[in-house]
Amino acid sequence: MKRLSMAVAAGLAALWCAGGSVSAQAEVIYSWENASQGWGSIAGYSTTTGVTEGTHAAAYDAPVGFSWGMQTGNWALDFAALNAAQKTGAKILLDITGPNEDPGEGAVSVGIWIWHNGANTSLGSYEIPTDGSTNTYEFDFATPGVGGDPGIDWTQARIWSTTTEGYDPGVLYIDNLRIEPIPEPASLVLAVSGGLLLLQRVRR
Ligand SMILES: [Ca+2]
Repeated sequence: MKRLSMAVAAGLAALWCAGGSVSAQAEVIYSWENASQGWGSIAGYSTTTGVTEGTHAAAYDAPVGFSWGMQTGNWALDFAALNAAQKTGAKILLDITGPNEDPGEGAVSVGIWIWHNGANTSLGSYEIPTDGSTNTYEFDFATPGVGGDPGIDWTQARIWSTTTEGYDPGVLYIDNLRIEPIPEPASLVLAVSGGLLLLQRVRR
């Protein structure tokens, strides 16, 4: 009985380890290492503010793009890679450093919109702190009209920022835009199979 328990424990440990090895590994798409990588609205680079990947973050200062004062910047994407990720339910993660002072025009919000199939869809938005802190924000592909669209035709994406009163919140810093995949079912099956094999060997 004791031996069996140990075997079960070893098997479970193997399963746990195997599961850990296939957990989502984010793929860095944009790190802005002193290069715009095709993005618009990049106002320079910092080696001290907002750096979370590599040695540089991008200073992002988008021009007014919509009549209500929304700040946008164009996003030149590898749409093929993004399409592939989108189909698995992957998420976009982005590190954003907000302004270091309250702009006095209400809360500051940041979001991502995409143009696709002739429509404009939000991937979500967040109110961000104005204490200069750096935080990670998650944008979900599974937004209605996006995740359910098997033939998504991305043409443009934008990071926008604005204050509650519709003004420019100033320069933000962005870094480490990455895609975090969800584990594929096939990988999970392999992991479980591996764990069960180890469990059998321990029990012999
Ligand atoms: Ca970087």
